[in-house]
Amino acid sequence: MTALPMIHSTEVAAAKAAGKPIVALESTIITHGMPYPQNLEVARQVENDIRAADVTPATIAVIDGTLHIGLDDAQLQLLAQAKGVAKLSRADLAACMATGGTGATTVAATMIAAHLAGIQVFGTGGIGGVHRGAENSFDISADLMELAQTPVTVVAAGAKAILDVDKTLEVLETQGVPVIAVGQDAFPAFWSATSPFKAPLRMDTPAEIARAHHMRGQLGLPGGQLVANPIPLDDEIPAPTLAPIIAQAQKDADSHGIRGKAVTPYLLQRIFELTEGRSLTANIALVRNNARLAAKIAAELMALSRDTGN
Ligand code: PSU
Ligand code: MN
Repeated sequence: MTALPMIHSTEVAAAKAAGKPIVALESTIITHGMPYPQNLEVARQVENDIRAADVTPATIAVIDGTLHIGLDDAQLQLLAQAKGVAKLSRADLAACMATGGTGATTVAATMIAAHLAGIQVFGTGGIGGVHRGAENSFDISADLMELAQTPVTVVAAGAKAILDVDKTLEVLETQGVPVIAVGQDAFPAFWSATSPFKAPLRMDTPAEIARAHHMRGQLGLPGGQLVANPIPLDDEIPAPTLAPIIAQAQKDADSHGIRGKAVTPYLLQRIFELTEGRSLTANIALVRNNARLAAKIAAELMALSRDTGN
């Protein structure tokens, strides 16, 4: 049997050897979620936010068939500027690697890679979910099923208002995924700090979230947790401002026949245009906020594993 083509960056390998906490980061947000050059600036900033908490960042991507756990600056630049990079979810990861391809990992694929590398905490912007009109399109992100089966705690700013938030919460409940709002009762809606929906669970400290993750492991439960961290109030775009913009973007997606993997990137780009860039400013603020919380959870989890010996 040939070895799995997976390599750790020097920084991540050193952190693993020293038993230091690590936070995984996805790369689809770089290639499909934000325009160049902001995507590169944010990728670097988010890594530095994690380092500032004395935690090691591991941005994950497939480059020329190899699964990279941690990227160096040249690799970040390559992804940020590349055109036509594949978007890899659970369904695409093995095929991309087997054919020597290059691709960015979504939440689902990043969770798979993080778990393989022994990383338990992952910070991102928003997860995929149940799209509006899913009763006709059947468009439900593989991210939700991944949360049900892979034991990684994902810190996100809730579900984007381009999704059907109510149905997304229902699927997460069906799949047995703990959905934890941080410091408030409402489930946050990405660019907006609150939504009309109450989150099933609420926790106020990184230590509680780490203990819940640890307890799931002790119970032998397979999946992860969704930590829904509201965007800082200063950076939010109120839901009423966004509602007509989202409706317009959705209408444009439908009239252009956008389907499958292209839907989320199309909507994000269209909303960026329609808000004249304001959606991106908010997106950057919430990703950094999530990275900082993920770093704290990873540090708590490491302390907990040390104390309990597992
Ligand atoms: N939400 C964002 N930015 C993103 C994504 C979601 O605000 O870049 C990406 C993530 O990688 C997520 C993926 O896992 O989109 C979901 O895509 P889909 O809906 O096709 O499963
Ligand atoms: Mn989809």
